[in-house]
Amino acid sequence: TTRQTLVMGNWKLNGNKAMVAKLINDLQAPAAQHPNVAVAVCPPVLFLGQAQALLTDSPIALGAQDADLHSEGAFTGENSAVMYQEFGVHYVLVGHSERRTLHGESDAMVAAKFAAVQQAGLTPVLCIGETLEQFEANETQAVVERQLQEVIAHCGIAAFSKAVIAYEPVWAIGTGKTATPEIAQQVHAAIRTFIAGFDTTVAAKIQILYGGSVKGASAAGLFAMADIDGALVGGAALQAEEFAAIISAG
Ligand code: G2H
Repeated sequence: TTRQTLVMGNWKLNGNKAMVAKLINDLQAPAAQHPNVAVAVCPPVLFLGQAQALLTDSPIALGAQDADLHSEGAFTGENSAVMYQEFGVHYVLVGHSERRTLHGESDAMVAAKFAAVQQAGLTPVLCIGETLEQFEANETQAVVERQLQEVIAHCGIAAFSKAVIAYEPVWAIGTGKTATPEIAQQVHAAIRTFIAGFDTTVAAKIQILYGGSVKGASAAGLFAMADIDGALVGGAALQAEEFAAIISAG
């Protein structure tokens, strides 16, 4: 495969200035030692300025965990992709399951956010995935296709030539249950086939990350799969050694 492995840390609502400084410092060497692997971290927005300064001349890219669908205006508490431009942000997660569940984000909202991120010249990381109930009812493929379809309908398939997809089965998020490489591969292949139904070139090129309790020990098995192009890492991204082990597996 010609797709570069991408290892992205989603720090969620964790950290303080001291932790940001130490974690980024501890990740510089592992990232530099694996130039074949693209590495990114998504700290809480409050720390983007600090992280940007620490990442000057670093191969580690900066990401944000969410963005409003508007660029500016009377939207109290929100942050926009246009604002992220000034902080050297490259990636923006959209539609993480915690946003969908805890903040009521619909597929339509996620699609609008995806468009807003791209309009600002940043790369959206579209998070999709099924709940345990849907998994057990064999609805995984239908769910991820519906989630993709909404964005394709709103933004067009060409938009996926500058985007990343993260498949995160909700039942594997923060639970310690990782999908087996075989289960994950099956879904990743289905996602790529679905995209190929619209555009084969886009499908061949797009990075599809796996997310859900990825650890140093489970990363290599996942990355060995044909359609798994990296990982979106939560809990393990807060520990430099664990995150470095995932980078090494790439
Ligand atoms: C899934 C993942 C990162 P964790 O949410 O987005 O978190 O690795 O803790 O399951």
